[in-house]
Amino acid sequence: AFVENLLKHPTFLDNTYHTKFIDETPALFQFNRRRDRGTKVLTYIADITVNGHPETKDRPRPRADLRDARPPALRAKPQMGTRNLLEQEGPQAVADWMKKQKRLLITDTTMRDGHQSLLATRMRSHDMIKVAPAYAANLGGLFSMECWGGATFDVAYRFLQECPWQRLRDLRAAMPNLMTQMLLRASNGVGYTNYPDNVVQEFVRVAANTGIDVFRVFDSLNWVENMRVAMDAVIEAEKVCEGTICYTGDILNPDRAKYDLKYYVGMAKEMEAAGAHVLGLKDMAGLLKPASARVLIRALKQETGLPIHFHTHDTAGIACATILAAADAGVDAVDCAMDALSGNTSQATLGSIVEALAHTDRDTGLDIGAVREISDYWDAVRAHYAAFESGMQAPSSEVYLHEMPGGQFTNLKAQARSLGLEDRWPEVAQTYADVNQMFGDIVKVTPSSKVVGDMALMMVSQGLSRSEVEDPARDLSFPDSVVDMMRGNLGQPPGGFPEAMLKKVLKDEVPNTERPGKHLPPVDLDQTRTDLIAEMEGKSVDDEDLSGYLMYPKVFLDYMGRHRLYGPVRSLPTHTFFYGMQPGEEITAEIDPGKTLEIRLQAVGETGEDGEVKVFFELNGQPRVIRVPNRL
Ligand code: BTN
Ligand code: 3PY
Ligand code: ZN
Repeated sequence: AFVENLLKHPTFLDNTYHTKFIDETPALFQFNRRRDRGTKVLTYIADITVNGHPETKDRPRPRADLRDARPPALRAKPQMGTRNLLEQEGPQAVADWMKKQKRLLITDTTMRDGHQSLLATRMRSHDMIKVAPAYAANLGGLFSMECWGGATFDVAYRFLQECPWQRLRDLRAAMPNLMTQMLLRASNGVGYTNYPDNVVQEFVRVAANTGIDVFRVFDSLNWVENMRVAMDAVIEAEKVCEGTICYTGDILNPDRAKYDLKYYVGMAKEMEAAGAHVLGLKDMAGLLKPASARVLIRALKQETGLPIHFHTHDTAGIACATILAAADAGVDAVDCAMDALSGNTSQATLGSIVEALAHTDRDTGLDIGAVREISDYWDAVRAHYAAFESGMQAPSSEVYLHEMPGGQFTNLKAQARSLGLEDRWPEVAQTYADVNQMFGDIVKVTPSSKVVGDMALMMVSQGLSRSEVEDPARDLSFPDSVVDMMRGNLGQPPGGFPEAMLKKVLKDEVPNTERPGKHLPPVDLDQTRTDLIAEMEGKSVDDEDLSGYLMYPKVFLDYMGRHRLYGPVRSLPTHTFFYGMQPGEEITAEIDPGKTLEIRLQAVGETGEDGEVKVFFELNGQPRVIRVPNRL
């Protein structure tokens, strides 16, 4: 098609073409867009079959005989759930209803934090959407489904070649009775940096429109001042605003007095005053111990009128105990992951909590048989993601030393491995703790946790000790993320950053101690959309695309470029997506509701002199040959 386009082009026929002709004549490449979606998807499969997927290269492979996971049967029509209440009576009614429940309410985090913490966030929409109707029908008594936000947003575009908004739309449609929930990093949106206020507002507006019901809003330094823009936008959208405290330190340890009971109660009151419907308590590293949970939950219940939603991680193996203690102390809702994606750096085990509370006054009322069936489904799904398993074999009390969030722990280990520091992990853990103290003992959660991690890895790889870093006489260059944080671009921790550290990192530069968003000019949304349409050669740009682009310009454009080439690969089975196909294998892919591609791989040819491989398919019964470069 390229040669045909070229040969017919008037400039070519004129003999006036020059070397820039191809660069300056994008119309030559129009055939890309005109190719049908079937051909695009075949091109993707052919490429992966010949070259492998870059993300699974050199990683453990799933068992060869694995089948696509089958969701459980639907036991009943979806019963009325929390979503119906929100739709009919609004967010305050949801909060009031929560406080009246005797039972412990449960959020299922499998589709967000579960795989974010265990499988490097790599779970595909395909595997989530299939089981969503079973949640709606069989577990309609869940409080909410955490299924969006956090790291899932950029990973979808970046690594899974799918649109995160489409995921949300599909999940929302499949679970009409359950509230969907997202994790929002306040002014950092679903990114790693502070966005202009109107970008955050627009993101919340679009997310609410597309289908988010509960927004868990937190700030990575627990700075309430930096949470208001996002919280106000959620309230404005008439969705549930879960104003969230990040938990760090240890309230019962007098040596960690910076984050004591008084601190948390004070912040809870600020959340209440800021208009939160629900108080989130986010223990992202899993540091809250059972005895501390009892004290903390009781105090928060007494000192605020808000229902409390508790989130923790099982890194130390103690999350169930903490949840049971919190339940005793009157917590309203807690987060759990389905058994098959629970434990270790993920959440507490949902089925175990259901069982532990059965026949008590906090009985969850959830059907344990339904839980087991859905967990069996996740077990089968998890097997497809062997390439993304962290290898963590056991819980680890070391988390009380380093305080790394669940999502970061395995990630940082992998980073350390790639730097050749794997057997020096205990040093990395200790250094991470040292950096935290050097920075003044801060909350560590995305993005502040990444800053601490960057600094720790730099110190270990360069053999620098804390006292060497702190030595005013020694000139050092710091990671960009550290400089950025000290400049005030992530906001301010309680008490500010230590003076000596600021001086060391910024030298004579004066940091900004006001809210970062205060100084960021608003983005001209209309102009940005116009520019983006031009950049994508006239392709339409809806509000979702625009918000995706505003969060991650390059990631979004790269995704769109690949989408143009490969089409709707989100509809492929997970095994095909990561490993391509075997000769003789047949799969189906539903690219639109009711429009299904039946794909059979016939054979893979030899690599020709031009370096290309012919891959022979049958598409809906018709023979198709696709040529792809052999890049191996
Ligand atoms: C990435 O890791 O860059 C995103 C995943 C998609 C990459 C596609 S997969 C087929 C083709 N082969 C590659 O090496 N990259 C693209
Ligand atoms: C995220 O921000 O992605 C988190 O999970 C923080 O805990
Ligand atoms: Zn978490």
